[in-house]
Amino acid sequence: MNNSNFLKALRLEKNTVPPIWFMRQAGRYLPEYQKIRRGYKNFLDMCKEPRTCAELALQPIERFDLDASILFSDILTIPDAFDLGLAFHEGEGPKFSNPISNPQDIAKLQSFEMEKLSYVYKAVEETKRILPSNLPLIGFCGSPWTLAAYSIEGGGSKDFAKTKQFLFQHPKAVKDYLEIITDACFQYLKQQVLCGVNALQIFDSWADLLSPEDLETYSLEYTRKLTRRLKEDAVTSNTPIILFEKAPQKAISDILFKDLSCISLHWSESIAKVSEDIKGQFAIQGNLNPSFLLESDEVIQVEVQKISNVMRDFPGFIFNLGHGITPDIKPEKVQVMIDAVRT
Ligand code: 1CP
Repeated sequence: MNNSNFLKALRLEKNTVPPIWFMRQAGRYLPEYQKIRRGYKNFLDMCKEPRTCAELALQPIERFDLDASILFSDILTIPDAFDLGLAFHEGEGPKFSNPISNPQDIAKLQSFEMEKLSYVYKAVEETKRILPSNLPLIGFCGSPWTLAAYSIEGGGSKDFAKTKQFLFQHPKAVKDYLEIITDACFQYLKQQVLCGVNALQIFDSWADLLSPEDLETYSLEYTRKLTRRLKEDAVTSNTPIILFEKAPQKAISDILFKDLSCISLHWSESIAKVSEDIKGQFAIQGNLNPSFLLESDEVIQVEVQKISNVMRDFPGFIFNLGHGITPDIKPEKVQVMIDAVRT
């Protein structure tokens, strides 16, 4: 396992061919996923079936022979465990029936009961059981900030206007909530490691909502607290941590800190610039724009080549997309991308 190209890259060791996995590799673009998905009305019910989760995590591995697997679950399981009432209705994104609407909602939150998410830990165990034994499994959570944004907004949104207003009106309550979420994320990730995950990824998918100062105050401060606790805990101290920051209003080199092993680079970043800035200190994962996978094979090959040229001698490079794959992408295009990386 430790000799896997993926874990080697996270230790900044060079690989002749970069390891490949991609964000949202299990999901709606795969017909074999759709087939299983049709059996569930609410996506969350599917996440509560450990065997199904394991099977879904395995699908892209079997189809594409990828170098890492990611737990099949969602970042919104934690807010759901605080009884915010998560559901994924037919053809819609996530919706909370009981979102955080005022500071009192935060003051009266029950403490986090880790066992409420036992279906996730079981999914980790089940996935480890059926994955090839040398294939690393990535566990994950949302960043405290991203989870707070969904909890306040009550679901996905283009501009998160409600969240921005709430933050302006109740900064102290938001910070209280972030503390609670940070603690929950720590317990949650620790349990995933105990059940067998080999690396962790934190998704700060709504980093781009924040100004540089607010990014520090509401997002990075809590992500750092979370990773510090992971590094201080005997169970999790050796588990490498990857951070995904979606288009932050701050340079990546000013965001990274020593408890991280790797940055998952959004497609809007210049991989040439970032790789120069952080070479020898952190691994890089990314950052092909998933939209290129809607283009011709030639375009895909050219874009992969551009990244490969820049990253050829970079110690610790993992090929990935610069954000999640979208449902409109054809699996054959993914194969074109993978072949281009490997040849
Ligand atoms: O209807 C369906 O079939 C559900 C689609 C779906 C899937 C396949 C959702 C709903 N979540 C997932 C799985 C998922 N989500 C995984 C595991 C699969 C894999 O990666 O192979 C992971 C790691 C996530 C993480 C996740 N969920 C993120 C962070 C990554 C990112 O894209 O920035 C976020 C923001 C979510 C929230 C979420 N869950 C689902 C949707 C449609 C969304 C986005 C909602 C929005 O803001 O619009």
